[in-house]
Amino acid sequence: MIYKRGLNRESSLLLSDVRASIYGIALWLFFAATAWSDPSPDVHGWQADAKQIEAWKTKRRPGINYDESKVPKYQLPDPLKVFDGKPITTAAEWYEHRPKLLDVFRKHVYGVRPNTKYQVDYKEIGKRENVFGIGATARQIRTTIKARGKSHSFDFVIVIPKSNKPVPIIVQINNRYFVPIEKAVSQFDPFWPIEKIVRKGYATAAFHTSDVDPDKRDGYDQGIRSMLDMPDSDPTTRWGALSAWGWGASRVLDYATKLPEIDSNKTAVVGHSRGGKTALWAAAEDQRFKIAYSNNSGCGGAALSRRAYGETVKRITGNFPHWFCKRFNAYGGKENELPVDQHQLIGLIAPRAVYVTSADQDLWADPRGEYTSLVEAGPVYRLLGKEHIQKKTMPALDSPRHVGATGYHIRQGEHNLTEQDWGYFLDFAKVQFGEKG
Ligand code: GTR
Repeated sequence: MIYKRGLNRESSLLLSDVRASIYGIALWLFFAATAWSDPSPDVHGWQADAKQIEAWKTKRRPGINYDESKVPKYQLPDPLKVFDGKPITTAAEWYEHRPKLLDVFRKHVYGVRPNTKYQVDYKEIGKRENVFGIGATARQIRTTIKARGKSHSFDFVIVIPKSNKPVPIIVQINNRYFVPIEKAVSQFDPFWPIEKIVRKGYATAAFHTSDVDPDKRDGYDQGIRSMLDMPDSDPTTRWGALSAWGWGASRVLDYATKLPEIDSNKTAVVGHSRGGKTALWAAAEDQRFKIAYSNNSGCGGAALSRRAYGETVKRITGNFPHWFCKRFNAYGGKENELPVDQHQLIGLIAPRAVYVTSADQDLWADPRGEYTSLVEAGPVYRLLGKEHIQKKTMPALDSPRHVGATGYHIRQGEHNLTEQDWGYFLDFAKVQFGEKG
């Protein structure tokens, strides 16, 4: 009996063990299934799907690599090594290296900005008060640059919210068009959603890239580049249009930061595509920019050149030779010979904030290359005492990832700058600018 009872107890114990394991497995399966469908960034990273890759290969931009497996083997330059290979182990060593790194980017990628003396004059040519029904003020400013007996003008619009303390400013490098004051105060534009920005308590300004320097291959003589360049400058390292546009953003900043309404310690620069390349370079050249937002910037922007995925150095320098310095052309198909890669451009902005974006239908811009570059800039942030994104797995769609001074999102949709992107930008700004509420 006792034995039987013992057996019974044992078999019922066994039964409950089996039951427990079944429950356990069921629970595990349930969690695994939930995790699989969980869009949270930590479970699954984004990756291009086969259908998209096929569409890009066959219809959108054929003859280009969109296969992850065909990305050439590459080794990135170590962002914490000086050019002769010595490791950089302290912030002081980094700051000694930084100007040399900047110089290499100037001489091999974006070109050297001339240091010709110029005069600048800002003239208010339009003003609207109490806009958006919140007491904001909009102004259109004509910037006139004079040098070497010539002059060149470009306009920007600046909109400032009413506030009892100085407010941050977000400068947009608009690569598509100029938004004149009358449109700025009356028409909603998702590419530059002024009212949305101003209602958050930020000022914003924008100019059109081509007004500073024409966005065309033969535009050198018609913009700021030739006007400021010395005729005897080295033709292989002359500044390209991207650098000229970034220079324009700095002139807007000069004006804005002199206004008592603006907090000159809270400044951001935003650009999309060619403007997104420019935003990074603008912030590398001008350390007054505290956040650089680089939207869908691709090759020559956030994307790593060595991946040669989507648009390559060869394609970009062939189609847009005016964007970079001439010497950059030589690296087409020889990306491994570049003395730098784009993660080091982000490193030049550290410890200031950088926000990179991609769009899932924009394989041309290499979303993975854009993300990886931000991650690979990480060691510089760490050395300078800032937290940063480290995960190699990309976040899921529409799930912004913010860590310390770095931020990233990949939006569902096409190559574009949308109101949704701006929403994420403003969330990041709030954290970086230490705003409450
Ligand atoms: C594309 C170019 C990209 C990107 C884009 C844009 O044609 O290949 O590098 O900059 O233009 O600016 O919209």
